[in-house]
Amino acid sequence: MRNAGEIKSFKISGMEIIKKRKTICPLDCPDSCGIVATVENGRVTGLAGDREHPVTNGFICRKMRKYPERLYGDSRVLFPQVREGEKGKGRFCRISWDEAFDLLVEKLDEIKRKSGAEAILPYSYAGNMGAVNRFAGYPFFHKLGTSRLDQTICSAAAGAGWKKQCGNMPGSPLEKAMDADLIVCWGINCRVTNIHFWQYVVEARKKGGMLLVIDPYRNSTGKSADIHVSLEPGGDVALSLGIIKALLEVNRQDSSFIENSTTGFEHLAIYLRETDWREFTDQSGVTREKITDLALLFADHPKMFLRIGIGLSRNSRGGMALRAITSLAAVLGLFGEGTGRGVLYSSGAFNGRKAELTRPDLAEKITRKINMIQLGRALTTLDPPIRGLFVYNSNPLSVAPDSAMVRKGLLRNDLFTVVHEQVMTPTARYADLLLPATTFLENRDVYTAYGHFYMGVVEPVIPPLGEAMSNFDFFQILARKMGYDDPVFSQSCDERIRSFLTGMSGLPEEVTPDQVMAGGYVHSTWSRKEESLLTGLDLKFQFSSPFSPLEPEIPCLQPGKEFDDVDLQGRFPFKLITPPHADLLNSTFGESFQDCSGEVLIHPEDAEEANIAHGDLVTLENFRGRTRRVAHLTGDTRRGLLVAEGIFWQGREDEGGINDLTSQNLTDMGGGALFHESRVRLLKS
Ligand SMILES: Nc1nc2c(c(=O)[nH]1)N[C@H]1C(S)=C(S)[C@@H](COP(=O)(O)OP(=O)(O)OC[C@H]3O[C@@H](n4cnc5c(=O)[nH]c(N)nc54)[C@H](O)[C@@H]3O)O[C@H]1N2
Ligand SMILES: Nc1nc2c(c(=O)[nH]1)N[C@H]1C(S)=C(S)[C@@H](COP(=O)(O)OP(=O)(O)OC[C@H]3O[C@@H](n4cnc5c(=O)[nH]c(N)nc54)[C@H](O)[C@@H]3O)O[C@H]1N2
Ligand code: SF4
Ligand SMILES: [Mo]
Repeated sequence: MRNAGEIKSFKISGMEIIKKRKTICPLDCPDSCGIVATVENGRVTGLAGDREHPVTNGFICRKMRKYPERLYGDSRVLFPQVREGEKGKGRFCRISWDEAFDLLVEKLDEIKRKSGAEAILPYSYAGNMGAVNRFAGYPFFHKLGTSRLDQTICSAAAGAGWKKQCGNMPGSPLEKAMDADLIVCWGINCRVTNIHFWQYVVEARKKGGMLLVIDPYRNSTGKSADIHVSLEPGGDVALSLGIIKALLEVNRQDSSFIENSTTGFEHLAIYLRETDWREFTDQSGVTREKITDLALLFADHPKMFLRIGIGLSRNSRGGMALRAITSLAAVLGLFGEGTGRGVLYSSGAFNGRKAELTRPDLAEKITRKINMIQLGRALTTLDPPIRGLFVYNSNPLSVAPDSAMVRKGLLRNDLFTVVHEQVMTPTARYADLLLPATTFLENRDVYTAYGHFYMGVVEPVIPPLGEAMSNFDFFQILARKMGYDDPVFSQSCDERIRSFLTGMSGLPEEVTPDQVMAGGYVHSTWSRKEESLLTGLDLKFQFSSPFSPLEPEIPCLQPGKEFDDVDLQGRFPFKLITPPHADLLNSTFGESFQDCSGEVLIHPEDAEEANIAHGDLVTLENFRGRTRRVAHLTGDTRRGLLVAEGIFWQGREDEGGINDLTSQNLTDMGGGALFHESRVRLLKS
């Protein structure tokens, strides 16, 4: 560890002062990069990767290299504002912070008095992954007694599936992949969403290793792979279990790992033996021959690194997909010891004292919980209704499913909407009270990572722009204005960070919270280089779990909720998935693409039948809504499968975005979203 604040400072031409300051990327990305910011005369002029960060290794993605444009761009919200005119028109009038706080306190008190505090819903997610600022509103909302938000939108299904089989096992460090003979990226487009994994793929390939990608379309990682296996979206349970079935047929399972480190394998083995091959091939869309080839390929490469993405979990069988794929990893013994072999879904590197950030103890009672995916329903049909919506760290009108219903809710005249934002997002346009938020460059915070094993605490690079306020400062002030005198609301940012770090799992014993707070990168003790992932844990991999009325005891085949709905199949012949775009981070950076609706990948034979040519503007629609995209004809997608990359911002008024097509239905486990399971039809616009 070394001090990571200001690293260089010098003058040129006698006048200009150039500083280099270290920070960490706050975005919801597994890479959590170490960043070096160049500050010239108090202005951030460049961001680059920190060479001293072992995973960042001196480079960052093109999105973040352009961040200064966002920081100083026209879309930035820099002052408190109140709505002028109709909701959703995006017209506001500037007010002072004092006036904003007065209005807020008055409105919150009024809603609480007339309807009870549960009529207020805080809505936040991961716009800022800094532990302090991400959870900054929690103590306040617990104290106020509002409804609670179930934060399920991203990894809830995958996390639940992993936990069911693996308990609290960490993932393997991604660096291990460089010694693998075979790297498998399954449901992850790592060249877009986990770009620092790629350097280890390159290393492994130099030594003769191979990359295999399993994905419904040939994404950018698939294009650079040695082998791309295309499957039906939602077909991962069938493919994973099919591979296990094939392994058992030729007796190529890792019997020693199964015997020593797992429980319940016999139940799964019997189920697989008794289930007909047809079911595996039909549901996966992969032939028996190919499944058997994959089984043999895996068995022949014991140095196999399995990178599991969240993509395969964003459908109605998403939790089961994690259960099945981790079972395959266990049958291959990938959780065991050895060079080059491993499994990474999420690192699980550090486990801080989250309750110190969220303070559930401040709540007088347990209040109702609202699944964030079902915001549309919550705003339009919930009884008793939501009267106050408080949005921060999120852009729900763009990212939550079934946007038309969210929009309908945001238009309600009896709803008071507060949005604390950095830029004028589609959601911000519907605010009654719009408040300016700082960016990570203006904040102090602590950042852990879910894709690697390093964390760090950083200083602000520049002071806040305009009248922007960090989430932490904002909620501390608001709480005191509401008359809350609990000590937590007078904590400094450092005190909050220290309480989170104290006793944190993963922090080496010899490292104190104060040392972490002085800067530098800390490496987690959970990083298992050569040892088994079970090392230090009193647990076994569970192929079969105790009976529960909610979930099957063993991983097993199930039909898809929307894809396999016979009625919908007739009316909406295409399957739609909506994975990330290289230039966006969910909807962040949308301000740079306001005139862009994005493309939809269509198989040329499907396009021909629909009389659609490359570059045509097309409409995608279903019973929830519609949106328009530009047709991109390519054999990279399967017949019958449309791929729409990126959550581009909706246009003005009631124009739909990609989430106008996705549903508020929930995954089989964890209450997650079905972003990659919508049925649609395709029309020339
Ligand atoms: N550039 C960029 N980077 C990002 C993001 C971004 O928006 N843009 N988002 C960030 C966030 S919040 C997250 S959670 C991660 C997510 O990143 P990932 O873990 O990569 O997950 P997804 O983005 O949902 O999808 C990844 C891949 O899964 C595929 N997929 C879809 N359905 C299925 C299926 O049923 N089976 C299989 N095998 N594959 C399927 C998609 O086609 C896609 O290629 O990325 C983060 N990084
Ligand atoms: N169709 C489809 N929809 C999806 C997905 C998909 O794959 N397909 N992916 C889903 C996934 S994985 C996720 S994680 C969610 C992400 O959903 P969100 O967490 O809402 O992600 P973003 O779209 O990045 O929006 C974050 C917003 O927070 C703001 N923000 C950033 N930092 C701060 C801060 O410090 N303070 C305040 N007040 N605001 C801040 C940003 O300006 C930005 O507008 O989207 C989901 N939606
Ligand atoms: S978005 Fe991801 S890759 Fe880009 S700088 Fe941030 S952490 Fe690194
Ligand atoms: Mo996510």
